[in-house]
Amino acid sequence: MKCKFCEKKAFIKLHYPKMYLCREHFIEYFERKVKRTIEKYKLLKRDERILVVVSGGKDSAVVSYVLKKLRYNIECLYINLGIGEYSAKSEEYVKKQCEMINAKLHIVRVRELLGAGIGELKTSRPTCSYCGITKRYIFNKFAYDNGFDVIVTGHNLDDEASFIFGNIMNWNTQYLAKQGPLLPGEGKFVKKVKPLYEVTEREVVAYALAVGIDYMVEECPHARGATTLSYKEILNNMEEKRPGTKINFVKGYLRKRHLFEQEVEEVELKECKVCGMPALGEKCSFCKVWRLEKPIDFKVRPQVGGPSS
Ligand code: Q46
Ligand code: ZN
Ligand code: ZN
Repeated sequence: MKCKFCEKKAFIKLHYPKMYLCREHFIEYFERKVKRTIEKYKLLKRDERILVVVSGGKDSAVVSYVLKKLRYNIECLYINLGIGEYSAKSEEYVKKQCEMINAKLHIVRVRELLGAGIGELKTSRPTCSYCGITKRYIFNKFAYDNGFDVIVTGHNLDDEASFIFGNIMNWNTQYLAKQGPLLPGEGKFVKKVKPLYEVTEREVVAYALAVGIDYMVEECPHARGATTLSYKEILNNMEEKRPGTKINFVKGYLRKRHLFEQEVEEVELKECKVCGMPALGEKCSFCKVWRLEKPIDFKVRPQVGGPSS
């Protein structure tokens, strides 16, 4: 088949909208879609200092590549979780990806910082639970300590659709009030945005292939994503029968999100007595899990909020 816009051979068949595109026109289409998402939801401003959380995987590699191409002022943060071979390998991927786009890369290594890697800590919490707490804390505090205005993550349409679907299936309605492409900053929480919100996983994979991004395919050995994967599979089956299912589901959710607001219990946040970051009790979950007695300072340059070097 030929590209819809030129004489070249098709690189991809898109299902929604249905069309064949050559490599060049697909790259253009994908970047325009990300640009439109950023404008439509007012995700980023030109003068903002942007921290992209990268993992070595396809989504964060693609989002940092596109933002750099769109000339946003980005720096990248990689958190090495200290999970054996998996972390060592993903750090290598991240380094190559950031070199390719000439983006400044910051690395925080959990084992060096906290004395143990993820999976080695003795705690009653499941590994993925304290891993999530650790990652979220580090990227937020890193951004806060270094004067970044916004944190970018690589979540794509499939991630969002399956998250919403899964939470509806389990009636976890309290999680459904505050999701979306933009989570506003509040106090010491830095604003978080998802520029890949409207592109599918398939499109992300195809884009990485089209522009030559090499990424880590192996999953973390602790991943127990079976349930999330089956939600993704169900949505993919529906998408095949009725193209547009995922995007319409997510857009519909954004229109109805306010219905879940009453499900949210208003909690008053205190300041963690160790690190001063927001906490539900005396200590924040991060300081509690890692039994910290002193705060960690992530500042990498003397003038917080100053121009990037
Ligand atoms: S939470 Fe769990 Fe992931 Fe952390 S321990 Fe691995 S699988 S990396 S998305
Ligand atoms: Zn073409
Ligand atoms: Zn704390």
